Amino acid sequence: MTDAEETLVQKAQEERLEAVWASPKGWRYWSDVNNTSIGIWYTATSFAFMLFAGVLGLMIRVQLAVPDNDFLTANFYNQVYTLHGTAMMFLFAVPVFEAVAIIILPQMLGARDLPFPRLSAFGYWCFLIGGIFVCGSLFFNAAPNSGWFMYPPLTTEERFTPGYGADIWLLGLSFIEVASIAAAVELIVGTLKCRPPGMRLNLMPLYAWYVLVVATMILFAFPPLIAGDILFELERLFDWPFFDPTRGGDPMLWQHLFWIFGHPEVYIVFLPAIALLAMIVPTFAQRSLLGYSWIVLAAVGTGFLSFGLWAHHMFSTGLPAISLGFFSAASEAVAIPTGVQIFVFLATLMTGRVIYSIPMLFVSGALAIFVLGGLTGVMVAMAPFDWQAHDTYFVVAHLHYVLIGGMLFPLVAGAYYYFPLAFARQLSARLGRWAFWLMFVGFNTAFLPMHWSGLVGMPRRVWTYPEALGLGTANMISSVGAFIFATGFLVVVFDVLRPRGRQPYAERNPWNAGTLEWLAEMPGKTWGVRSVPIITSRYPIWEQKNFIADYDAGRFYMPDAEEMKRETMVTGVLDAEPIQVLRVPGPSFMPMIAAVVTGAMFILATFHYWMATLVALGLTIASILVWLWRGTSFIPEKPRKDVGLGLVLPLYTSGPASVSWWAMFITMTGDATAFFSLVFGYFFFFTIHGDFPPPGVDGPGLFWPGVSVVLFALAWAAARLIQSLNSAGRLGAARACMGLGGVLALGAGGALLWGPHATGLEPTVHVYPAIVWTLCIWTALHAAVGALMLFYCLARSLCGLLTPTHDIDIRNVALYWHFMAVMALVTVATVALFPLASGGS
Ligand code: HEM
Ligand SMILES: [Cu+2]
Repeated sequence: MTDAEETLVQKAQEERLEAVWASPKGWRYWSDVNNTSIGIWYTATSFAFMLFAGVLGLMIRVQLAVPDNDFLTANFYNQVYTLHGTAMMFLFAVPVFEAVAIIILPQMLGARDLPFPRLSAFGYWCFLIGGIFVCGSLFFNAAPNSGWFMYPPLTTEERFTPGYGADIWLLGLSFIEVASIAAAVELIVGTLKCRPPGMRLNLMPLYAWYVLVVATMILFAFPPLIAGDILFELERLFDWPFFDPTRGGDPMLWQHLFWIFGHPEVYIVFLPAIALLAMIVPTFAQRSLLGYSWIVLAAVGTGFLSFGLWAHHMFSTGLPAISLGFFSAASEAVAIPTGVQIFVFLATLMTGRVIYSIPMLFVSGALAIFVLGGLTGVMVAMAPFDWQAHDTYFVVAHLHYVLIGGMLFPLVAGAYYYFPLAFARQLSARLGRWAFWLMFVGFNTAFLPMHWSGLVGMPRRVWTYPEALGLGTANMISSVGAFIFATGFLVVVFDVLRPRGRQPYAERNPWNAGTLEWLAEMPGKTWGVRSVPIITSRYPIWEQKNFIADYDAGRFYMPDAEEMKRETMVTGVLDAEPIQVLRVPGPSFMPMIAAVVTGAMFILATFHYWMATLVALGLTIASILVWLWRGTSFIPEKPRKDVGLGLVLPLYTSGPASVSWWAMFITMTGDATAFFSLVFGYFFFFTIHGDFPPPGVDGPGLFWPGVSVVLFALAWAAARLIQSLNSAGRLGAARACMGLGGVLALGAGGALLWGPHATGLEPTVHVYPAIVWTLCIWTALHAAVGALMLFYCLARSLCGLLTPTHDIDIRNVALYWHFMAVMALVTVATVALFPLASGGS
């Protein structure tokens, strides 16, 4: 080919890519699912919730500025601080991480999109609806008002907390947690399976490592909270006494479940921010980050350790001394990996030629503030000190130093750094300096005095204080500081939002960075990457010869969209060897519709409209089925395609090679975590009671649970058998197994429920029957889902969408049934066998 011909070919390729990946126009724009659109909506929405919560923070400070103030009533104050904490944590800190990752992760991995764009869209719409619902309650004076951790009995007793506030918190947030988990699944599979060829795990950008760690943490941290929410709602709605000591319950169980989530949550918030630093620091030091493996180990270590610290939030509840010692020591230990990460950054900066810039300014502010917060963290990790400081403003100071230093400042640094990638323009350096100094000075003015006021007696979560306490001045200083801080942040907001029609586009790779995302052209293209590059280094733009030129000319893989389909490459988990060309679905309103009906279900349940809730449930199931049916496991028109450079890849894979198998596996891991949290509840009650089951109460007996286990085993066997029958082309037998397996599954679930019913277990009388019922219902519901999946396969098979060589659905359903089988065994062993073994009746 001559040069002229090559240019022509390239132009044609670019036009096709452009047409395939274009966002829909007009009102249909909102049906877009591409990660670039969803990521930006998601980020903007979480910042909007942040601003809302920030205004609430300022209202708190106005109220507390002078003693005996009556700007807010006591009840409204309670709603304001509860919603402030809740929105900051659940609607900003966690979602914004996922949002930013949805924008930049695919770019960083040289992928055109994440593997399940519609799942991201679904997550986004759930988040938007749930967030508006929870925040909106404030305008009806009906917001939750018992603090962001909702301790019972304050929150379970109608006489303390009348109204729907607690239900709004529980159901609204459960709904949002589902969205967070959906995004986590997407991000894990994206990181593991959508890397460019050659990018082995140890060549991944550090950001991707952090995404992997944090998304995995979400997968293990959120389910215990969801389990807790379920128990909580069962108590509030149906009077099942999980947290009521007069009937064998224990409020401490909620505290455990909440903080098993809540402590890792702190690191779920903090690690992604560190991940941004790990991308920014090398760029402005103009050298690779020192100690790559150290930082990976430290990130994994922090993630792991953070699950063993939760009880340090419960030091003042009268835990046994041995627990105090253990959790105190473990809490101090987590300072080590955290310190490693900080030192790696400092060492990198010291050995590089540092370029001063706005992102670096915010990075240094972040490090300074975060280290101070870490130091007070080491203080409150000592139980005797915590007994003094607990529930005072010392803790408020500590947590804001950690959260604002460890997450907000890095995030703003990241915003300045990545703004050109999202909007092709630079933010103003002059405004940036103003913003930084206002925020830095304002922050310390606001929160430094709180250490002192807390230690001398300013209690947390109290709507006002008497003049005689002598804390008027300190509080006034804090309030003034808060407004200075807010002004600084508004400068950033202004710079982001101001019209910049005439401002020229930023140049490409404006910071001279080395990582893949900076290949993006300015303005960016919706196709993400021009061609999927081959990676041999951690900083390919710096270290790989001719990289940008080859990339631009489409000389790597998949430079074209010959069949006018959205495609991205799937590679191996460890070594990123090419496996498949994945066709990802395009724009659709289905995810939005599914989110609306799912949201309706949660919201209607909050207000006890049971019939309407059931209708919404039906619609939810229907919309998900339609979505799956029309949007997943397409059979391609040809088995393979040429992706360039002499490589031919299949268009269809199933089992562990496919992305959907991994998604199922990861989802089921989260699901199993929620289940084991409920089982934990059972054994928690067992350990605090001398006799559990209590005397005179029968368990579900052996007969019906036994029947159920047998039926479950048969259904599981059927699910296993289907795969081999189908592959062997014995479609009739396979279909019979699908139908039969589904029926057996329904029977198994029914038998499991019949046990406690037959022995007359009454869940409102005591916590024992309540938890037995909960485990049985949970497992039976899963059996129903398992049955639905088998019937779904049957329908697909009958319609010719599932064939001997195209069996993704079967493989995924079989995987589900493995988890199902373990769950059924554990449930029956716990509710039926364990009472015998432990000597009960
Ligand atoms: C404008 C900036 C902010 C101000 C002025 C502010 C102010 C406050 C104050 C005064 C309290 C204590 C309320 C009380 O105990 O009565 C508080 C609590 C809290 N704040 Fe902030 N805050 C700000 C930003 C943030 C950010 C960025 C986060 C997290 C990312 C955050 C998370 C929390 C949490 C979790 C609580 C505890 C709520 C509870 O006790 O249930 N805040 N904030
Ligand atoms: Cu903690």
